[in-house]
Amino acid sequence: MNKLPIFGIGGYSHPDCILLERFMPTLESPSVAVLDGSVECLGESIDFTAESYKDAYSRINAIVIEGEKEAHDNYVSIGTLIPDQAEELLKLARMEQRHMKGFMACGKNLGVTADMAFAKEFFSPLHGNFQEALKEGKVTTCFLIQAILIEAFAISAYHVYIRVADPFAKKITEGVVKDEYLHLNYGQEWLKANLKTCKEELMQANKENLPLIRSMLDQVATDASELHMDKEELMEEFMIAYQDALTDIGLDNREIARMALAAVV
Ligand code: PL3
Ligand code: FE2
Ligand code: FE2
Repeated sequence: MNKLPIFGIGGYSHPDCILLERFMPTLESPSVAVLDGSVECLGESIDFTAESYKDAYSRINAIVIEGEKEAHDNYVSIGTLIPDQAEELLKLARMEQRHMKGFMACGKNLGVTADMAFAKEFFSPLHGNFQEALKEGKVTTCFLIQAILIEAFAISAYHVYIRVADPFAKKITEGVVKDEYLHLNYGQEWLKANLKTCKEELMQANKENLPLIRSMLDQVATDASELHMDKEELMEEFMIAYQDALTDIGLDNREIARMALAAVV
């Protein structure tokens, strides 16, 4: 039997424990046994050493590493558009770099080589739109893409992943997801403060970029399910983070519904 190089035995939680876990992050999840590289929870067993698991992980892990790298670059880039915020944005960028290293360690811990070429391709449409907005000095569009859409995508994926991750990755991801809320919040605050002048651009940017997030979710669904991550759950989590952000920015229910519909039409 394979021995999994996992450090310690972390908690493992069933989806029913979501609320508890989200609001009481220090509470220990139900204890489980790690048996020869697999974790058992309420009758469901996950073998982190299975070739099929590692194959899917090579792409998902690469997506996350590339996403964190691009997030770093994007925050540095936004800083060039609003120099008075550059220092603060650099702090966010540094967090993203730490996230990237954390996820690289997760791959290494499982003995997986991340497929970075796949991940670059995966991000390229969104990356292209961000670069175009940056060139045109469109701060609102840059914030919508990075701080709202990408961060909400990351938050949803990390929440779902935490429930089914190996103990080592679970610990890392729990730390990361807390930072992602800070990033989402940062973007929210900027958009809220500038809502009067940025609403039209925000709506237009959403129309162009939310469908890309939807298609990224579709593309990752098969590999994610190999990691025991459910697509419906990912979509639900995304919608919660996305709608909460838009509410906080100051949009009303009708505007939010209109924006969310861009994902389905
Ligand atoms: C922003 O700080 C980071 C952006 C990262 C984007 C993440 C996309 C996630 C796709 C599905 C991955 C499941 C999580 C698994 C983690 C190894
Ligand atoms: Fe991050
Ligand atoms: Fe982030």
